[in-house]
Amino acid sequence: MANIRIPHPWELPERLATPEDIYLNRRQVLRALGLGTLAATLPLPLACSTPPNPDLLARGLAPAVGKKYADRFPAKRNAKYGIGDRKLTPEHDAGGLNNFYEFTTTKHEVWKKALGYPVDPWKVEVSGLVKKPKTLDLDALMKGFPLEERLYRFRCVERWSMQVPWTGYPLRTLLDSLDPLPSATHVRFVCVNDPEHLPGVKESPWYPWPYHEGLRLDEARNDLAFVVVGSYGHPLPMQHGAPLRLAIPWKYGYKGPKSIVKIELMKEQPHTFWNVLERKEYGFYSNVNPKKPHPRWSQEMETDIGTGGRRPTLPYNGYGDQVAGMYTGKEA
Ligand SMILES: Nc1nc2c(c(=O)[nH]1)N[C@H]1C(S)=C(S)[C@@H](COP(=O)(O)O)O[C@H]1N2
Ligand SMILES: [Mo]
Repeated sequence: MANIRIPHPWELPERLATPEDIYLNRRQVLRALGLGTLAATLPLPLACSTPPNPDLLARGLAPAVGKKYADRFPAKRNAKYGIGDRKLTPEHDAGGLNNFYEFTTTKHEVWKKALGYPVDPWKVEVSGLVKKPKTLDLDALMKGFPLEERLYRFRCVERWSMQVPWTGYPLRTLLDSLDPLPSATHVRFVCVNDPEHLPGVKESPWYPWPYHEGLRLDEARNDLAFVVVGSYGHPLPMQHGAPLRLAIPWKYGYKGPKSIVKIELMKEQPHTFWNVLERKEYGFYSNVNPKKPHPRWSQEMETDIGTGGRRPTLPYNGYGDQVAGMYTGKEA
């Protein structure tokens, strides 16, 4: 990338990346949903409880796979994974403010640009250090493993957070079915690679497309690492990364790649999209850590996109008991 530094849209000056910023975005979301200015001027929790325009909302939140696989949902909730005293984020809030740069860098526009993106057929190529490279089709991804629902906390590096009911299966279950070779130490994920049809890729050709992420194999095999194929009791709408994405709840949101098309088992640490762009700002591990500020802003606090409330950020996003042991003695 030579020495040219292109700022990311999320690089707001400290004074802007506050609840007001999210509030402004929310006003635009509400307007897009046809709620007009009255709702937008109400205090956040009230605005949030106003019923949105059902037609637009239904389109924006409809499963990208259509009615297919509807019989597999809702899946039984696994009570082991709770969100403490936090409240679930209303579905239209989680589905109205997204990061999915392939469509657009404007968070509240993602759902509109993503509407109707075709996900059937879908293929995930499995390659690298596995006994037998193969390709998984939509049926294998949606029906190949028992589904469960988990409530997870979610923390974006930009300091917004939410609580979402994801449906899917442990990443470990999928990885084990691929027969990784003993030499594999890392896993790399590549996301939807279709520059012709993705407006965000055309608009921002300087990014290192396709979006790609990676985990150490033990992280990927941690109990919490989850392959997500549904949210709020139905298959994923496009803006959340249909037909499958990851939820890695103890890491910043960007460690959860959306609309995955390739899984590669490797014996070295893979490159990652944000790390390629800004090595110092987006490390490979990127575990949620309130004591480790982003070079340009503090990570101590976060804003809940459902309620607009602010709260302190927890180490490992509150999942330290299950994950901290993986990092003892390691610089992560
Ligand atoms: N393919 C892809 N995956 C992605 C992103 C992206 O731009 N493209 N953004 C990441 C970031 S920064 C966040 S915070 C989450 C957002 O997920 P959500 O929009 O479903 O809440 O997706 C992550 N995965
Ligand atoms: Mo993010």
